[in-house]
Amino acid sequence: MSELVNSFQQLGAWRDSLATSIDRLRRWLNAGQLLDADAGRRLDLAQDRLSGDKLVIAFVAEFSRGKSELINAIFFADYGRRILPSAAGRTTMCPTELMYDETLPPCIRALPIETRARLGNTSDFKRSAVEWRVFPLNPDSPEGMLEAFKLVAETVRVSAEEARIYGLYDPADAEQVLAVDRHGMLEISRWRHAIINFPHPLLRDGLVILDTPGLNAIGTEPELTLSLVPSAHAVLFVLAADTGVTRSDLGVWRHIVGNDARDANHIAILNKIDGLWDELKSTAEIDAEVERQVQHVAATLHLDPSRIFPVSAQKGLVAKVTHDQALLRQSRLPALEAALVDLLVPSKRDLVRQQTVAVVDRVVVEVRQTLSARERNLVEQLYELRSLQGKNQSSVERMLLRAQAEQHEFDENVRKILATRTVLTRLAEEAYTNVRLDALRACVLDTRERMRKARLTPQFISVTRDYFAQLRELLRKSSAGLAEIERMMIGVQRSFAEQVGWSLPPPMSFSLDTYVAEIDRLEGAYRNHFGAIAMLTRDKWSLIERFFDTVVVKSRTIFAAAERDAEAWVRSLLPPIEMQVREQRQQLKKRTDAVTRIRDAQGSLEERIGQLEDALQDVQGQLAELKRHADRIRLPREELAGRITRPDPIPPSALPAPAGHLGRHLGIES
Ligand SMILES: Nc1nc2c(ncn2[C@@H]2O[C@H](COP(=O)(O)OP(=O)(O)OP(=O)(O)O)[C@@H](O)[C@H]2O)c(=O)[nH]1
Ligand SMILES: [Mg+2]
Repeated sequence: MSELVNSFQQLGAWRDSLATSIDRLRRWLNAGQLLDADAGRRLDLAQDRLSGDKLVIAFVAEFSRGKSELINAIFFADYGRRILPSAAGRTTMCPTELMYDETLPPCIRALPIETRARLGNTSDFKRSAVEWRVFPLNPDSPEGMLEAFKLVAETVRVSAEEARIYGLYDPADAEQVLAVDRHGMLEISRWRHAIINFPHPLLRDGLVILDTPGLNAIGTEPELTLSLVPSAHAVLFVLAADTGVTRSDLGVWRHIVGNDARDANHIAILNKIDGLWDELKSTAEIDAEVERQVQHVAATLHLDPSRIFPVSAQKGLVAKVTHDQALLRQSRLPALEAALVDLLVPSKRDLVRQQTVAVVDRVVVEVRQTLSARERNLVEQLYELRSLQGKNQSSVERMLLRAQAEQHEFDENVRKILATRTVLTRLAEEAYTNVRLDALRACVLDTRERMRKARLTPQFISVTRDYFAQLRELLRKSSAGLAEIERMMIGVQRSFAEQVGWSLPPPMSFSLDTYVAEIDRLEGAYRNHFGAIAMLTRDKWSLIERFFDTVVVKSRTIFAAAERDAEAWVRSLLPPIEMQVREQRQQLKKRTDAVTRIRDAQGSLEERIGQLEDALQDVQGQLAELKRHADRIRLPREELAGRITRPDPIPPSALPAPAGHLGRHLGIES
């Protein structure tokens, strides 16, 4: 098994064990009635995110550079054959996603090309199952799979006019005109998009592979350019040693990276180096030739040579199928695979950890806070009751009065502090308005109107630039509102510290920055695409409109996610405090009740002390168990995946305050 396959499987196993540990924690918290509804929702969300977690690798290049062959060689050599069709000339005709969704049977779903004549992009159609043709797949039969996969290469001949309606033919483009035969027909893909769903172990572990046809699709399918490729975790740009870097290769490169080659998830592959192998040359000579080509590619793409991988996909595939280790080394495929692991696995794990472990840690901190408060209370009550041992009735009477007074005082303080709730609701509403779909809709309508006026003029570029600027401004305003809420919460906590003596963990920090970054990325992808358009024809214009529709759909998704996250954050602010208040109130009441019973001689002091000692032991047991759960989640299967770095421990500021302050507040005498 290659290192790549191995690492991906370890990543999958790590994720599974993380999910199992969270599940255990959750059940344990539920059983101990330690999970409030909001914390439960947060754990749910973390688990959903974990189980739906995907790792997407996109292969982009001009046609015939060997994308499909590379996918076969890197991921599917264990089938002992080529499973994705790979042949000279144009082969893959439609964007193809290989993945596994276990809720569906193994199948190929294909979206007919005719849908391009209608409104809506691929992600709209993804929501509507009826638009897709479904072809069953038998994963046990390599022959059957091979046959079924030929679908991605299917074409149809249509009239130039029909192709124009689909946005696949522009009469103003001299090259495209050449493709039309003397009957006015041309060949186009039969499908717009294909999703191959099959239970390959890597796909089952959450890998998604995106194979694309050449520039034709990258330039005409907005979904690919604006969404699928930019959101991939790794983008592999493939060149071939026999063609070098052609003008159309550069076109594809510009579409994916624009002018900014710094993006760390792009790598370039110089394929077909076997073409340079020559029995009449020494290995050193061949290596020097490969190196020369790598340097040339680096200079042309403005890319660091360390990010360029010379390989032979075809020989690599043959070597794996025939178990020829020498040929495999010569194909240099293992170096590329190792680079992919380095590029993908640690960053993916960090991301998952950031998103999941952070959520869980937070819940753990909150629960620990509650348990520690309970522990502290019990210790103090014990102390208080022990001090009564051997004292007379009037001491008991005095203690009761003090307990009642403190119960009352606590309620009074809490009532004052929590009166902020209404302010919180108002501030939150104000912050949400900017990320609500209404606000976005207003921007879209305004932009469409201005685009209509700027139709076929270069001004449309500034119109779209303004659109993105408006979205950023909305997010900024919303962020400012949320920052105000955060300040208010810090104030609430300060009041608790001053009046009740609690030191609560600071509110979880929250930011809309990731959404601003997504808007930036969307704008970048849009600009890469249209930045260089010099002449606007009617057909180009309809392409621009198609792309803008996709931009709108993407913006909507981004705003909906921003709103959802902001709401979830606001919702999470009060429950931990409220839980703590409830806890404290209960303890104070129990204390008054206990002293009352002792005064009325209904219960003995010794009996009550015994109960408190048992309760204290329970809480300490729970705290230890909580720590075990938290440790398991922070370091799951560490030993399995060698590269995992240790997560940061919880900062001391997030830990519960030491006992003592509360004791003073309760006025316990020694
Ligand atoms: N000599 C040599 N030929 C290769 C290599 N990799 C791919 N090829 C050949 O190049 C041709 C194109 O390969 P494909 O895998 O179909 O290329 P592609 O990039 O998927 O092309 P499209 O699907 O048309 O976009 C096929 O004939 C492959 O056999 C290689 O490493 N060496
Ligand atoms: Mg292909």
